Amino acid sequence: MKLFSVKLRASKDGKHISGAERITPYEKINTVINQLYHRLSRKEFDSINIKIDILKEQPLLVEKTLPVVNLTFKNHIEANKTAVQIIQKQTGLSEEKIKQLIDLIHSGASPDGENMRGAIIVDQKGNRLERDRFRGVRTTHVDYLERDKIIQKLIKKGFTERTADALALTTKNMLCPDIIVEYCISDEPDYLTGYISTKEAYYRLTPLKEKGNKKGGRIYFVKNGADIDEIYRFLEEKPVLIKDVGI
Ligand code: PML
Repeated sequence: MKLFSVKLRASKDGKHISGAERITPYEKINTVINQLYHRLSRKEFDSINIKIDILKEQPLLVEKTLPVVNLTFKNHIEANKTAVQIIQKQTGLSEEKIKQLIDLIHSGASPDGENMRGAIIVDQKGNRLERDRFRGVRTTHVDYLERDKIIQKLIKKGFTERTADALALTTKNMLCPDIIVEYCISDEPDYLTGYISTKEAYYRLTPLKEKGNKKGGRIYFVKNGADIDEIYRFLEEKPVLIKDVGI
């Protein structure tokens, strides 16, 4: 079956506001565009770009997302201490270096002080590896095989559509052999739950950011000597479809 990637991106005054992607058969392109338009147009925009591309390779079919582990804290400072510990254990980086990178995400990691469009990539020596510090790397071409069913399942258990998207994206990231661990906070000022993913689990930390903070983003921690071209290729081009969620 021919499958298509459908991406919508909204911007205002030349700045990216939000975007979403689905992988869908030809017959559903129209429905998907309507659903995504409905979602993106809740925010004020002056431009929406629609991009439709046929998938050039067959998707990798994945049985389940990472298993979800919920952790709650009295505030974002305590949650971030746990985040630093998990990342430290996985990467061997110093606490100081990890805190510095996390602070950058909380204060706008792009060189212009805004959010980066994609993720920071950093190796175990603390070297930044992304090709462009405004853009970073963007994980795309990932979706659920039966998305509506998965959303229902997650919502019934108290999760959100954001959880669904983040869980799919990070499950793809953790399939990339060179990526060890990921840190993420939303750029939505009132969405305070963030996560750390390892190869074993999706740790969902609440609250991982301070209420009202518009800054957010992701850090991908990778092995020393990681093949950067292969990381970009896998994350931005390899289609992945996930069958079920690990909850
Ligand atoms: C969750 O609900 O499990 C965390 C989702 C993080 C969402 C990040 C984003 O807004 O992209």
